[in-house]
Amino acid sequence: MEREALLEYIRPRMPEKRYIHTIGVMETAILLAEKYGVDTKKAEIAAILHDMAKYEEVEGMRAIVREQGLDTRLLPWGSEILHGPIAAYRAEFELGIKDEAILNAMRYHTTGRAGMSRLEQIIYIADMIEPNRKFPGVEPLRQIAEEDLQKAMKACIHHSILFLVTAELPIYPLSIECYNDYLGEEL
Ligand code: DGI
Ligand code: FE
Ligand code: FE
Ligand code: FE
Repeated sequence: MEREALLEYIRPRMPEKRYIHTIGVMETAILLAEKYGVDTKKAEIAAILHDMAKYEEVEGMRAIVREQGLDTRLLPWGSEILHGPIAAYRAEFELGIKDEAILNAMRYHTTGRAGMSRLEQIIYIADMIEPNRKFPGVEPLRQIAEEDLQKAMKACIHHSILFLVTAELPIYPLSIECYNDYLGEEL
């Protein structure tokens, strides 16, 4: 599917601010894909669609988890954790996107996971550092993303875990598995 058609699909599903964020993720992901030799078209598609389920009703998302046999660990969590896996589900069954690499990049864009592909890393990182993101500490993350994809992913997941702990927020198991993976040491 072409960029314009995908953008038209997502636009009515989110507020203007989220749409602008999505454009930022798309542009950042394409630049990172070019830099690191990853398929730019796949990066574009995953980026455009990554937050398309963010504003859906949580009970509807849980129903999909149950009916479609998605990971049952998702069930107690809110839309922050559900929207990636649900976006992947809708991309596959409503838009006919069958490419698992693209679907996984969407599916794991919030939590990360152990053993991420470079496309998954690019979407995770682009989501965090796109130009509209303003949080303290974003600038060093942007700098590292220019230099080394693996190091950038490590820095991003570290930042996320630190943020969650500091805010006393619960941490989804995949986020922890992702963090441990990037420490790169024996457990
Ligand atoms: O959808 P976005 O806002 O663009 O970004 P996102 O999908 O990466 O993250 C959505 C929110 O989820 C953000 O506020 C950070 C939060 N988050 C990420 N990992 C975890 C998490 N929240 C909890 N409770 N646990 C996690 O493991
Ligand atoms: Fe998201
Ligand atoms: Fe993110
Ligand atoms: Fe996002």
